[in-house]
Amino acid sequence: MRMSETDGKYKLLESIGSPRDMKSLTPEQLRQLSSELRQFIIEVVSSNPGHFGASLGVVELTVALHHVFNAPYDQIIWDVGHQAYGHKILTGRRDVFHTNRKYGGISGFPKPSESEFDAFGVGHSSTSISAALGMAAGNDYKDEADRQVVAIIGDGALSGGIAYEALNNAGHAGKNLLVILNDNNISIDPSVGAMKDYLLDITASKSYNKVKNDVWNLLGLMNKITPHARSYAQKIENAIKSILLKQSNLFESLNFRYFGPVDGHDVLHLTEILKDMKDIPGPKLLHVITQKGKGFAMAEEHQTEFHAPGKFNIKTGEIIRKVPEGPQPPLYQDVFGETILELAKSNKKIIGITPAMPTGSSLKIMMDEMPERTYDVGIAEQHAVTFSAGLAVSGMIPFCNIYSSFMQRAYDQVIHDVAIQNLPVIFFLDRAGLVGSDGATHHGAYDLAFFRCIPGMTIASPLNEVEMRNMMYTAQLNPKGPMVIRYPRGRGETVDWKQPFSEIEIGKGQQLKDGSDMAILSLGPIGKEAAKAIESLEKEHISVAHFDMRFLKPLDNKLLKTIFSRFNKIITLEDASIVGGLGSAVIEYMNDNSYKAKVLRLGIPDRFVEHGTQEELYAECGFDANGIEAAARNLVHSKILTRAM
Ligand SMILES: Cc1ncc(C[n+]2csc(CCOP(=O)(O)OP(=O)(O)O)c2C)c(N)n1
Repeated sequence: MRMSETDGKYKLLESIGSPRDMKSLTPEQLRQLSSELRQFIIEVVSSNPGHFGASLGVVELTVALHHVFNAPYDQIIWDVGHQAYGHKILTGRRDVFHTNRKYGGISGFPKPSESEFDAFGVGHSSTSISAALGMAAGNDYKDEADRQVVAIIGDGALSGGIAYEALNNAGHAGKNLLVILNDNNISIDPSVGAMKDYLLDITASKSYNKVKNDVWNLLGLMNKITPHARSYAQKIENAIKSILLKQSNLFESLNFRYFGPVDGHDVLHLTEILKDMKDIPGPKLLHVITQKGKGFAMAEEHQTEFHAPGKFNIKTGEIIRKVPEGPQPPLYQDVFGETILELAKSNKKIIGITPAMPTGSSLKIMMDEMPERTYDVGIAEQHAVTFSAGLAVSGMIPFCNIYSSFMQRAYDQVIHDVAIQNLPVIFFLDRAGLVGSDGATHHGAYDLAFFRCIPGMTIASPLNEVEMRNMMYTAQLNPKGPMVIRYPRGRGETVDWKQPFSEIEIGKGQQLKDGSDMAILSLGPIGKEAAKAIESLEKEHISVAHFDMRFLKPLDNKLLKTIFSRFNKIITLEDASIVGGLGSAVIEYMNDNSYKAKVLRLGIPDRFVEHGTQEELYAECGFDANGIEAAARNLVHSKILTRAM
C-alpha cells in the first residue's frame, strides 16, 4: 500500500519524512503518531507478509527513540531487526514499505547499505550490544563521545551467549552506552531459561519497583539541579537498592546502571526517561515491558503464530492460508518433527534439541508428547551443539536441529566439541539453501562448504521426504560419529511420504535416470529442478543422465568413477554456495583421479544473494529448471578444448 492510497488516514505519519520532523512534536502528536504508525504496519503487513508482532510491540519505543535521539548521528541498533518496521517507516522508507521483503524491494531487516539510519546490519540475534559497544569505543577515538549509542535487545535475544559477553565487556569498558531491554516475555515461542524467571522477578517485585520509582523521581529532580546533586542521588539510589534487593541486580553487578521496569507503551513516559538517561554517562540499561502484537487482538493472543503470520484478514485476524485442493506434500520441517517422534518412541536414546525454534523446526511435535526428551535451550546455538556433545558422551543420540544459517555461529563447537571427539551428534540443518524473503542473513548457503572440510563428518542431503525419513532412520541405527542432514525451507513433493523405514547405505548415491550426452549430479531436493530440465531437454533430443549424490561426504567415489568414465560433460547442482560444496568436491575428485571433463558448477554464486521468493532467487542464481536447461544445452553444444600439457 502506497501512501497515496491511504485517504489521509495517516495524516501525521505522512508528514514525517525523517526523524528530524519528529523533534518538535507535542505529547498529543507523539501519541497520535504511535497510533498511526501501528495502524500503518497492521495494514501493510496484513497484505504484504513479514514479521508482525515484534514491530507492533515496539511502536511507542520507536517513536520515543526517534523523538529523543538524533539519528543517524546517534546510532540505534536493533537486535535481530525483525522489530524495526516502525523504524524503517519513520526513517524515510514509508513509501516503499509495501516492497518489504519482496524481490528488488527493501530488506526485512536493518541494512546499512539501504539507509544511513540503519546503524548496523542484523538478522541473527544477540549482536546488538557488542556492536554498540564497538561503535561507542570507535566514537571515542574520533572525539565523537557526544554521540549516543543505543542497543535494543529482546528478552529472547538476551538468551544468546554473545549478549552476555558484551554486557561483561561493556560493564568493564565503561563507555557511554544505552541498552534497552525490550521485555515481552516471549521469543518466537515462549521464552525459556533462568534469565526469563529473573526478569519476571524484578518486574513483579512491587516494593523494589516502588522504591525504584521514588528514587527515579528524586534523581530526575536532582538532575535538574546540579551534576553534584546527581552523583549524590546515585549514591542514595545504590544504597537503597543494595538494602532492598536480597541479591543485587544482575545488570548492576555488571556495572550497568539499571533503570526500570517501565511501561513500554507509554510513549510520553518513555520520552521523558530517555531524555533523562541521555545525560547519564557510562553503561546503562533500561528495562522496558511491552506486549508483543500490541494493538492487534489476534496477535496479542496468538503471539507465536503472529510472529510472522503470512497474509491475514485485517478485520478478523484470520490468517489466510493458500490451501490448494487435495492432499499436500509435507513441509520438510514436519517430516523432521513427525519422524523424530516416531523414532524416539522406539529408540530411547534419541533426544531432541532446538535453539529457540520449536515451532519453526517442528520439534514441538515431539515436545508436546515427550517434554522430558526435548530441549529448547534458548537462542543459543553454540550451547545447543556442546550440550548435544555432552548428551552424546552420556550415550544418548542427540538430534540437534539448527537452521543452516544459525549454525554458522556454532562452528567451533562442531569441530572442537563434537568432531574431534567423534561424538555421534546428528545435526539437522533446516532452511538449508536459499530461504526466500528473509534474505542474505538467512540463506543457508555455506553449510556444505564449512562442514565438508571437517574430518569424519558425514554430510547427507535427501532428495525428497521419503529419503529424509530413511536418512533419519539410518542415522540413529548405530551412529559412529557426527552426521549432518540438511534440507530446505518449504514443501517436498510426496504426498504419501510416510512409508516404512529402510536403511540407506552411508556414502552411496543413486542413478535416477540414464542418458548419453552428459550427466547432471545433484545434491538434495534441488534435484527436482534438474529432473524438470532433463525432461524438456529430451524433447530436443538431448539425453541427460541424472545422479542423486545423496552424500557430500563420504562422496560416492565408485559412482563418480563410473560417471567420469562415461561422460566428459558434467553439471553439478546444489542449493548451496558454489565455493566449497558438491561442485568443488567433484572437481577435486576429477583432478585427484586424473579424469578430464568439462564440469559446470551450478549453485549459489560467490556473492550475497538478497531477498525474494525462493523461485525468483533460484532463477537469479541460474539453477531453476530453466537455468539448468540453458546451462545443459550450452554445455552439450560446446566443444571440449583440451589444452596441450
Ligand atoms: C542466531 C539466531 N537464532 C535464531 C533466530 C530466530 N529468531 C528470530 S527472532 C527470534 C526471537 C527473538 O525474541 P526476542 O528477542 O524476545 O524478540 P521479540 O520477537 O519477542 O520481540 C528468534 C529466535 C535468529 N534471528 N538468530
